[in-house]
Amino acid sequence: MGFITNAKKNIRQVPSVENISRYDFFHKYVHKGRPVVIKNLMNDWKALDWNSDYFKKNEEGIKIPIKMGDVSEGRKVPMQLSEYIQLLDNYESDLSLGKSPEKPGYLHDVPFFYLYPKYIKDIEPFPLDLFPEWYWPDWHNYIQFFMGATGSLTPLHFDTLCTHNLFFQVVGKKKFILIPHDQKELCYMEGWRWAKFNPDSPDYDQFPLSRNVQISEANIEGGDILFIPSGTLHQVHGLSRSISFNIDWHTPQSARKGVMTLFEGAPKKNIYYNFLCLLGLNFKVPSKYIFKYYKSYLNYVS
Ligand SMILES: O=C(O)CCC(=O)C(=O)O
Ligand SMILES: [Fe+2]
Repeated sequence: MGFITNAKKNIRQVPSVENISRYDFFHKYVHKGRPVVIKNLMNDWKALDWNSDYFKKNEEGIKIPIKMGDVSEGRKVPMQLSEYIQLLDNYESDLSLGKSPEKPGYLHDVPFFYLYPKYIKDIEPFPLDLFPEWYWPDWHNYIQFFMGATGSLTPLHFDTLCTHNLFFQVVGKKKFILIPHDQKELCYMEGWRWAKFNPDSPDYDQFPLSRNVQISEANIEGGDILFIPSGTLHQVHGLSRSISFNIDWHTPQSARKGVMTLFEGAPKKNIYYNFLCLLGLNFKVPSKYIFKYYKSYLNYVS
């Protein structure tokens, strides 16, 4: 007889919707702080057919940082995109042969479309309606990109500025485990944003308070967008080889809260970036004046 622990029994599935209006998205999910999976908004993207050959043919010689080992440590090795893709190809083919190859590293949190603007056309038409208008002129500059192997893992954390996150799953599958921000004390935080508790294989002897966390789960695949509300803790598993990207973004309300995290122990730098967002979203300073100061955030996130 298998035991189901309390936490496992209580796992909720994040709801999913087919298409959504701007009004409903903001009123039912963003302002209520509820996660949701949105389907069908990427149907016309060329990116849904991205494959190894396409990127290899388009190699430009730029080196990008690939994270080795645990992504929370952030040890990086510079590599060309085509070199990294070859490592992924080799890794996946070894796995399919039943071997246990060494992990190939993770292309994690890279401002991809800023580095390679030629790929922007593959993610159009872009659903700008899901973002405040302030982001519309320079939306692609705010994207952080992920490409990884089967079994990739980002440990439990929240996004450092307490932004909202729209996560675009382009190719392959991922599982997200979500925990609301107000339960971070039950997750045994280490520093500002990483948690010691592992909701995927909970150790309640070591982390007894974590028995009470309220866990939701979202399984997403190519063509799905996951909305993660401001400050939500998330752990992310690559269930297959995968390509995804996110945009961390604020509403006027979350930018104000972001600045106030100064009093909750956030790093000083966060207050600077959140203050820039506040200038943009609350005081309407256009993104073209703000982005040059905000840009360094994209290399700082994790
Ligand atoms: O996909 C991943 O591995 C991590 C994603 C993540 O943490 C994020 O989008 O903030
Ligand atoms: Fe994250």
